[in-house]
Parts: sequence; structure tokens; C-alpha cells
Amino acid sequence: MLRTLEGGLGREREAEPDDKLEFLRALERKVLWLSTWMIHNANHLRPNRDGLKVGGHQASSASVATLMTALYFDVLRPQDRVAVKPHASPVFHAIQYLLGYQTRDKLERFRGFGGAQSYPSRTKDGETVDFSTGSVGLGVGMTLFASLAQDYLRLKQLVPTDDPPGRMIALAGDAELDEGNIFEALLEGWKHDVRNLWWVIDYNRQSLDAVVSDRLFGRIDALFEMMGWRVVTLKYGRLLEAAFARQDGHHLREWIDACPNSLYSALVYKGGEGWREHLHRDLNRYPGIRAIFDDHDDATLQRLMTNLAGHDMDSVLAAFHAVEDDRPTCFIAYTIKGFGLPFAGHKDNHAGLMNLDQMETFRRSMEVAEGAEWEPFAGLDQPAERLAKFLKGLPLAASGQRRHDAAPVAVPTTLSVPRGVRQSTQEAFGRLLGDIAASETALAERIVTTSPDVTVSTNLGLWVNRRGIFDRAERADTFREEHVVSAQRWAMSPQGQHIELGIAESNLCLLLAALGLSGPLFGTRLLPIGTLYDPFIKRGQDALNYACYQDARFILVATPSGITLAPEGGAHQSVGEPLTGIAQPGLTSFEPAYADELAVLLRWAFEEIQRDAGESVYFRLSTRPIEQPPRTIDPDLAEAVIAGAYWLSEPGPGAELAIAYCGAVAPEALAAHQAVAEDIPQAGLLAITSPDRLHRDWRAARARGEGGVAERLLARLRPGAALVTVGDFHPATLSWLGAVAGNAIVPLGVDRFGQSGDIPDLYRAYGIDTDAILDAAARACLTALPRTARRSG
Ligand SMILES: Cc1ncc(C[n+]2csc(CCOP(=O)(O)OP(=O)(O)O)c2C)c(N)n1
Ligand SMILES: [Mg+2]
Repeated sequence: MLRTLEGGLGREREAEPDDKLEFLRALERKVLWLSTWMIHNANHLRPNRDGLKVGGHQASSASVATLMTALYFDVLRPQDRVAVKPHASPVFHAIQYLLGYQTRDKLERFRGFGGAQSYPSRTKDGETVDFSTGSVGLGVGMTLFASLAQDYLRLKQLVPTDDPPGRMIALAGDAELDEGNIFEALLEGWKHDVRNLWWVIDYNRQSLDAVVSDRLFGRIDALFEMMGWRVVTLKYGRLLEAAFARQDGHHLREWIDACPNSLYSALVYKGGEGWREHLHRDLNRYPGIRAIFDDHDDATLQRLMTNLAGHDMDSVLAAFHAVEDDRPTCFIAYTIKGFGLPFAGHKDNHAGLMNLDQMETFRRSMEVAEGAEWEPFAGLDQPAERLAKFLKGLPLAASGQRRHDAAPVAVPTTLSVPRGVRQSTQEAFGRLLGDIAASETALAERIVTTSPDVTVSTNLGLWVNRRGIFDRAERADTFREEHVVSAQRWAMSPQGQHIELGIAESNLCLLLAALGLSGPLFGTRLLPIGTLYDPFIKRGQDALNYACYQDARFILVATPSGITLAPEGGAHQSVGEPLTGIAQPGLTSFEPAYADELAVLLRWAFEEIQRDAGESVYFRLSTRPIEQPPRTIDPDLAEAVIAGAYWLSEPGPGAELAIAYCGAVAPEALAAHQAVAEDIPQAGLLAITSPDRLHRDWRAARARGEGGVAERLLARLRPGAALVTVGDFHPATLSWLGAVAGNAIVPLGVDRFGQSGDIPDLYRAYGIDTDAILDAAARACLTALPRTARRSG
């Protein structure tokens, strides 16, 4: 075994504080090198088959090399969780490589198929990524809601509380703060008194296109402070601070403080000569400044003038370690985009890549021998064994698994169907949850509901009355105490199981993402249910996609939906969401018509969101009360409801026509079917509960060369028979059914903005009423293939 011998004593030296700083500086160098090299390799050295630029962000990566080295190699504890700004992915991979959690092979295939991902991905890069990032702003918001999820679990003692809580840390680009979702989260976080949250802002004053406005960041710290955050600004490094302390040094500080972002960036790019020219012009009258000029050649002057605290390991460590309490803290770290690289500070450097010559020069300056580019410690002053030992000894390396395996929550075999001859799916949902709330089951204990100010109007009232609202502190229900009559009980406490949000659907989806990852993140599963109005899914859609992208598991209940919420009008009516239900990966969608279907599906959903290869589930529900079928769902029918469709009225042998409906238009479809049956007694009525499941199954079955659920169902009709599909949604949701078995299809649905009205008027105007279905049936029959049997007869 190799040992480092010190002073001939034969004693293995531990990492002293001074050594630690040297190690960290060496590793910072290596992280910068590896991230830059990884991108270079992908763009210049790997075969390129399609002529596309591979990309990667050398400048954005260089900007955070110091901050991330400090975090990962010194500051992070095993329970901390991090969202890394998307464009620092190469730095992240380099760090994981040095920690032994990433392979060289994957680095060599960075941005290639099966290689290290362009932006850190929980599902594709695996274990080491706590939060995926990519769409700027969302990772930052996610940390805030993860801290809320952690509080929820700890205050209920659902996770062990012997260890201190983890810090939820976002490493954000400064331009990420242009994204409104961050401020929506900030306000919500203030209301919930979030803790253990760090946002480290890489303030390189550049975005993708340009240098960012000077004026904006002047307001940012005040904004955070207003929300109760501590703001720590890391502006100048030790070299600059020492220069400021010299005679006339304060003039230099004032000069830099007043220097516009764009000029500072341009001078960073120009280097020593550029600084000298400007400083000479502005400050040469001060003898102390002239002395500083004399002490620095162009190279050291450049080093001095770019010595911002975000690149000064000492300053960064001091700032991070100084925070010992749980108050949310925003670090504004001044950095330089492309620090240490030839395009440092250049406004166009976001997508810039070093060319072959520049890389060669950089390799030499890094003292990395040719052929040793991937070696973890090549070119560093410290002996490799000591660096390796230092890395092995880090708490992060020693902690083992970063993701928890959380035990599943038992789900009862059935949920009892809410009684009522007429009811809406929304009402049934409220009553189903109300019944669960009244039970003493593990399921009831682990459900957590949340809603962006539509708790009552989406029918969560019964659940909330029984399970209470979550808050860090006990808060009485004032109306109740004052004996004011209300159907809602709004007492708040740490035991509450509903998290009430302000009206920001993006926050809803981020909170669902955080709660839906509570198992792997914190070790205990929660079963989150979020409710909102169907059209406002679009408001939260990027966050919803983000939640699904990282495989968070939750149930989204969207209600009311479609033009069926009639008098509310076009601004509240949804049209395209069922297409989202089909198209969104990681999300299975259902639109049941009846309460008994919903009971089957909700029970299934509680299992589905816990299955290893499962998905989140989206229910599109309605406020329209409709007559319920008098029946008991047997296991076969339950299976069909889950699979996505069943014959509500079986077609007769060789049927020429079927009507397929989905959701709240069931009464119109039933009436049309009855009317049609007078002429075509064999006509079938197909109940569709999930266009999404049917569509997926159809494609998967075709790929296997088999007939899927839809094909088997439609095989009951004669070949080429007429098929009318109808739903309160865009007709494309079901029009694909015509391709399954070659039926003559007329898809009905809504493809224009809605408007106020009642259901009869609106269904007529948008062509989904009984008459429209009958007209469509007649048209479909005309275009259907002629019936060979009849002709030959
Ligand atoms: C939602 C979203 N919009 C646009 C982009 C494209 N984009 C990638 S990086 C970037 C600028 C980021 O600037 P900043 O956050 O300051 O990061 P830096 O590269 O300076 O570290 C933009 C607009 C994106 N990734 N996500
Ligand atoms: Mg920036």
C-alpha cells in the first residue's frame, strides 16, 4: 500500500486544515479541467455522424467550479440534497467521477447515447442526482418545496429526527432568477416558514444572449430579505480585499463597484492590458494605485482584477461554514463566466467551445500530460494517494446509498362506491377521500393533499375537515372559535394533512414533485394528491412535466373540466388537456364517467404510484351530476375500467355501428344509443375510461404483433363498421381509434374556445349533444364499408 511519508517519520499525515485548502484548490483545478475536457472530447474528438453541434457549456461550468468543489468536497453532509444549475452538468459529472460514482466511459460519452446526461437527470444519471434540472428556475423552486416536504415528515415524526435535517440546496444561474416560478415559490415559502434552504446564485452577470442588467441585482437582495431570508454576498476575493486595504485602495473598490457589468465583462475578456488602460485613465492620480500597477504585470493584474469571491476558495468556504442555523439563506456569489478559459467574460461565450489550439494551450497550463487527460489527479501538486484518501474520507463518500428504499403503503382491496342515484365524478372523489379520511388506515395516514386555493371548489372539504391543515405551528380556526357557522374546518397544525397553497399552479406541481419523491429523498413514502381546475394544468405544465421527468409519484385531480362546467365560460373551459394526458410521459390519465369507475381507478392509482415501474396518475373529473348505472363492478369489469374501455352495451353479432364516449357526455351517448337501437339493434355503446391507456396498449400490442384491448373490443363489430367517438375534449383524443380496426370513424369533440351557457346550449353549439351524435352516426354509416354479407344476401 502506498503511503505518504512526512518528514521521514513514517507517519501517515491526516488532512490538516491547511492541507484541506490545498486539496480543495487542487480539486477545483481538476474539476475545471475534467468538465472542460469532457465537453471538448464530445465535440472535437468523438466521431460525429449527423453534423450536429454536440455542445456542452464550458463557460457556465467554469463559472461554478469553485462553488461546487467547495460544496461537494467539503460542505455537503449526506442528508443534504442539491439541485445543480443545468449548465453545470459537466462539473457535476466531473465531481461524481472524482468521488468514484461516475465512470470514465460515461464521461467519454457525455451527451451521447447512454452517456452522462447534458443536464443532471435523476432517472438517467441515477443515484447521485438528487433533483433533475434543465428548464431553468424549476430546480431552484423544487428545493424549496423539498424543504417543506422534509418539514412535513419530520414534524409528524414520519422520519427519524435524531440527525439534523438536510439542507436543500440550489445552485442557480443568475439569469434563472428571471423565471417567475422562483418568486412564486419564494412567496409560498415565506407563508410556510420554510427552513434549511440554501440558494447559491452564480452571479456571473451573464445569461445566454448577453450581459445582464446592472439594475436588477441591486434589488434582489432586498427581495430575499423581505421574505425573511439571510443574504450573504460574496463579492471580492482575498487578493482584491488585500489591494483595497492598501493606500488609496478604496478608490479601486469604488471603481469596481461602479463599473457597469458589460464593461467589467469586456475587460475580463481583454485581460491585463485592458485593465491597465482603463484604470490608468481613471485612477492614475492616486499614488497608492500607481504602486499597485507597479507591483503587477499584465498577468497578475488580470488575476487581481478577476479575483471575485466566487472563485476564491477561502472566501467561499468561510461563507458556507458561517451559516449554522436553519434560516433560509441566499448566497450571491460574484463569479466570471468562463473563468480561467480564453473566452472568460466574453458576452457570447454561453455556447462557446474552445478550439483545438486553445485546448492544447489549456492542457499545457494545467500540466496534464498528453494521454493522461482522464486521469483523476494528473497535473496536480498534491500526491495522488493523498488526494484519493482525502476524497474517500469525505462524509459524502462514506455515507453509502444516497437514495432511500421506502416501504410501500398498504392499499385496501376495494374502496366503497359513494351512494347516490345522480352524482358527478368530482362529488364522488370528495366522498371517496372523505371516507378514507374517516378510516384509521395506513393509507389515510400517508395521503397528503394540496391545492392552489381551490380546495373547497374541487371538493376536498370533507378530507380537510377530517384531517386538518398542515402548518408548522398550531393555529386555531378563528371562525369556529367565534362561532361563525361554516362548513369548513380550517384549524392548522403540524398534524394536518392538507397543504394549502396560494393560487400558483406551478407551485402545486413542484410541491407534488417534492412530496412525490419523499420516499427516495427522505425514506418515507407519501401519497400526494393535488387538485386544480383542468384548464389551469397549463399554468403548471412545465413543472408537471418536470415532476414526471424525475419520476415523482402523485395523483393529480383536475376538476371541473371541459365546456361541461358551462356557466363558468370559455376562460375556464379546457379543451386539449386529455391530449396532454396521452402525450405526457410518466403520467397515466383517466376520465371516468361514473362514481363506481372512479372508486376502482382511485384504488388502482394508490398502487400504481407506488409500483417500481409505475407512473403518476391524472384524473379529469366533472361537476355534472349524472344518473349512475345500477350495477356492482365485478373483477372483470374493474379490470376493463382500468384497461381503459368496456362495452356498456354489447354490440350484437356483426354490428354495423358503435358509439364510443368518454366522461361527462355519457348521458348524450346513452340517449343516442337508445335512439339508434330502434334502427340498428346490434349497435354497441363503448365506455372509454382512459384514451391514454387504450392508445398506449394499442401501440405496444402492435409492436408485439398482437391485438390490444381496443382491437379486441372493436373486433366485436363487423369489419369496417361505423364508429362515432364523443367526449368533452379535442376530437383528436379519440380519432385514432379509427386506425385500430379500420372503422369508418366520425370523431366528435370540442376544437374551439368555449363560452358561457348551459349544457344543452353548449353541447348543441359544439356538436356533442345527442342530435350531433345521431347525425354523426348516420354519416359514419354512409361512409362505412358496404356490408358484403347483406349485399350477397
Ligand atoms: C425555461 C428555459 N428557458 C430557456 C432555456 C435556455 N437557456 C439555457 S441557459 C440560459 C441562460 C442561463 O443563464 P444563467 O442562469 O445566468 O446561467 P449561466 O450560464 O450564466 O451560468 C437559457 C436562456 C432553458 N434552459 N430553460
Ligand atoms: Mg449567468
